[in-house]
Amino acid sequence: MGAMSLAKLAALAYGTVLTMGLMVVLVRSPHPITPGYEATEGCSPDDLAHYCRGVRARVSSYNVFANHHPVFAIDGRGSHEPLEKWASSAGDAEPWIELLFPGPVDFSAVRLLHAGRFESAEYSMRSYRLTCSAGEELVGELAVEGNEASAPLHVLSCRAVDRVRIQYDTEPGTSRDVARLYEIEVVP
Ligand SMILES: [Ca+2]
Repeated sequence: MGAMSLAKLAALAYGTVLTMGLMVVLVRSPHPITPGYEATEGCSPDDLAHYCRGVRARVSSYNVFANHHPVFAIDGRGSHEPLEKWASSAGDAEPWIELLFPGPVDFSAVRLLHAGRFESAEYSMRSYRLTCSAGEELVGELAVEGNEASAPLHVLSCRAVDRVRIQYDTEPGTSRDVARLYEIEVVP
């Protein structure tokens, strides 16, 4: 066996190991979640969803390769920077994001900052369902159909809930084949 084919064999083995390692990582983390920070002083009183309140964001998936981590949806920044958004992974047919509050909260509305605000208008999701729950018990829900707004304020009144969830309907083969979200605010 010549030096050339040995190098090829080594490259092939290396690639196989990398691929298997990546598969293990993806399989072992089906529902990525943000860190649970200790609540701090000075958080905005107008947004109960900010991570500085100890809120965590859990998602069905995120685009690992482009670094569109869910923490960008609760960092309080409506940044123009395209990196700074949560985006579900391409293979996720039923993407969702869920906010986990450290304790029961009351709120009146949810404001979303879709990707259409800063990028193509076709990146704003049209169809999704907002729910609020106390543990596993569903407390309130709102079905959104035909949304065209890039930063809609959805009225949803919930009392003593510890989680909010957005379940998206993707539109395969279009710009809405993955969910893209710059920010979610929960309004008292
Ligand atoms: Ca953000």
